[in-house]
Amino acid sequence: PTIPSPAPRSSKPEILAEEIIERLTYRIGKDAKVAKPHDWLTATILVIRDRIIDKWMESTRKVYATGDKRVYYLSLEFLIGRLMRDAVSNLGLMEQVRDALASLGVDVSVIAGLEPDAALGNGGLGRLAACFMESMATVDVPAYGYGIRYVHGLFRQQLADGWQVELPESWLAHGNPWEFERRESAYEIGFGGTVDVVNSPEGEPRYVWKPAERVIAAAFDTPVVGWRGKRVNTLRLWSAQPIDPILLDAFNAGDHIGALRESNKAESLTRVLYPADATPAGQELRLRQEFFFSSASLQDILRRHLQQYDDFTSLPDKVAVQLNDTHPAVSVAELMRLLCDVHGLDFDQAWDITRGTIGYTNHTLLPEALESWPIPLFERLLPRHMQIIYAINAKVLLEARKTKTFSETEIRSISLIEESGERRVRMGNLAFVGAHSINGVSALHTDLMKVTVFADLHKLYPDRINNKTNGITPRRWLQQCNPSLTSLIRETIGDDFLDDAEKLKPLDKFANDASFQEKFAAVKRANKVALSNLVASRMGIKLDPSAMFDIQIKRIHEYKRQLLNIIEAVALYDQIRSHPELDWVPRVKLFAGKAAPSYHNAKLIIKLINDVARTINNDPAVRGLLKVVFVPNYNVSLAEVMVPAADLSEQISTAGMEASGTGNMKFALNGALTIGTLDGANVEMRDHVGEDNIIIFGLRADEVAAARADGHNPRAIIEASRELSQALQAISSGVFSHDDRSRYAALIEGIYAHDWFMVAADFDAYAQAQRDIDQLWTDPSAWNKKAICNTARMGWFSSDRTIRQYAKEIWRAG
Ligand code: DL6
Repeated sequence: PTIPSPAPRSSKPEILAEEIIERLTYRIGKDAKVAKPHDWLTATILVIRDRIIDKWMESTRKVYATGDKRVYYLSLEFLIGRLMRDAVSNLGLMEQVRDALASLGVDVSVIAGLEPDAALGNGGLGRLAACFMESMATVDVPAYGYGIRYVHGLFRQQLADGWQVELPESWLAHGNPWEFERRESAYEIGFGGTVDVVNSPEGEPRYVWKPAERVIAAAFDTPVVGWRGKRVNTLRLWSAQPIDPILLDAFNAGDHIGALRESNKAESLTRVLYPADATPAGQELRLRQEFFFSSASLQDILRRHLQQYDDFTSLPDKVAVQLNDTHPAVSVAELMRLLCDVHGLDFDQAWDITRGTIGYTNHTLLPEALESWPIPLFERLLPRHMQIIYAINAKVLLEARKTKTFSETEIRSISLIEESGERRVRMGNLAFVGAHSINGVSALHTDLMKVTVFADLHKLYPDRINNKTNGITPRRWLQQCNPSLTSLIRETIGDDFLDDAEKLKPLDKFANDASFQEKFAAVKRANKVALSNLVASRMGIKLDPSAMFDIQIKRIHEYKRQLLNIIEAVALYDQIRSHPELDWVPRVKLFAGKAAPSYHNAKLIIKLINDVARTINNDPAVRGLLKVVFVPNYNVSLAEVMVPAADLSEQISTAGMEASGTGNMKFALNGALTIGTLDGANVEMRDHVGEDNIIIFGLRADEVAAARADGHNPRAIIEASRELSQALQAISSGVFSHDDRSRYAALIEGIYAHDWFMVAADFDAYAQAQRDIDQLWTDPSAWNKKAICNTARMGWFSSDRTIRQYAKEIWRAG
């Protein structure tokens, strides 16, 4: 029979309103008279979702019809935030939805604020994955994101007496109207057990893994709609379920708890996101999570491929698998296992297919963040994969030895197995050798990869490392979070930039235009008022929107140097008290970010910021000229309010340590000036916005490396800087912590003793740059000109550009 397609839906507000009432009544079972705001939210999302579905099916059908290559983005993290505004705005239905709801007496902004902020990620890497999903749909790349449907995303952060307290986050508490459970897409995932060797009919040994434990990976799909609704891709998140939901025999025998033990164990696999982003969690559960989602995704990919094409030789032509960091690196061994053991390919053929299919993105050079797993753990959990890894290693090392250009030390660094100390599997090396492309996320980071962590592998495979500088989606990070600036830009240069962020360039011509500067400044001020209202309502702190808003928001980490920022605030405080006669520029220093719960120093830095804030904010001698505020529970939604309100963006990591940064791009696009080091993507930002429009200070990456190698002497530097030594002395002696005067002694002693993060080394340059910025602030026209140039010149940092580069140069897709 010919099955008719559903009739196209009208998006007139009155039709939308009718449909919202229909969903409320028949899908949620609520009478409009008693519906709660959450019910309205769900009903509205269901109506929007239906408008996405037609496009979704069309996009899926098209790939089957054309045979286009599919891209699979494997990421343990997707920091997606709220989806409603994204979807509505990309479909071009903003006004219609607002009017429809208004006609029903519902305020769209109230219900939008109730949508949970899906935080299935820790920071930059997870947020990048979310921007990429939106850009892949926008630039028409057929793509699937694969990840884990954590029941509890990143923890909710509260402050108790200035200390971070972690509380569980339950984004699924009210259900998730965006997702579809796909019961037919479920796969068995094994752990542990033994490997049998049997002879194939041709006499070849065949390996059969007999796992001791098995769980089911069940798929939940969320549609991701691109700009102007062009294409809709799929984010497929896996949830772990038991094979037997309950052991009835045990239950009937009275063991009610034991009957559910297996079920609980299976479900716990995807219950919680690991709250670490720069230190491997190190727990067995983490490795289980990594294998679980890698295996489920690859089984799904191979099933789809086989259904459309009859064999696997075409896999590299039809499929690109991108590993987002090393978390899915076990995919290299799992793809080999599936191809060899399950589908009967020989090892060499499978190896060519695997390398032709997989690409790997590295997001950090921090040695502690490069994952490795103890061999005994790996062998116990994934015995067949361990064998495959040894076989790959033998092949790679033989290749290296054959060239006769590697010393034994170099061979050891190429090896997939760390042999010094505890033997471990190096996941970075596994991802590297199993991929045809290894990319860094900024030009500097890529260059450093070649001479540090992957120097020897790069020597063996010199064509594989390439750069793809990160980007951000301008839909969320300009149009949606800053509608007033978007309107102003549209009035001024037209709409072209909405489809191509590089078309923001013509705004440059208005940088000197006094009337445009005034309008630009008025938008900024309104955004600062909005942030001030948020701070007042959440924290009871009153901010002056005419002060400079100086903002540092990101994970709390020593290399990101929130400590440098707060020490400088202490020094400034001291100056303001000592020189009341001077004309100090009023500043509000805002911080937000979460610390990994096990990261002692990061949590101490949060406490220090809060201790300093309490003292400064309550000191009448400061006369409100300086305020310090730590806004709790940083997440995507909070960033969407803070980013448009910033005058100054703090991007002050120790040079050579921040792979790229993406917050830096969001701020500059929204017209903040950056104070930053020549680190990560700051380097390329300087090239794009021009060195007059960014404030660069401090040691460069090569100087940091040299200082570390030559024995840096922080004590001498501190003693030579009166401002710095006084600030450190004040913190260390308990001026800000009367209740526990030695609280910060060890933290500060670290700066005197080794200063690994170059806080002392960069302090004077940083403080001087801040005073230069004060000076600039006193000339609003000069300031606004620079701010406008930032917005005009940041279009290149759109993730559409990044994705086009991945598609052309790595995936050969789209
Ligand atoms: O590439 C996205 C993002 C970069 O912008 C940050 O500079 C980098 O720190 C971050 N890396 C991670 C992984 N950390 N670990 N492991 O989040 O990636």
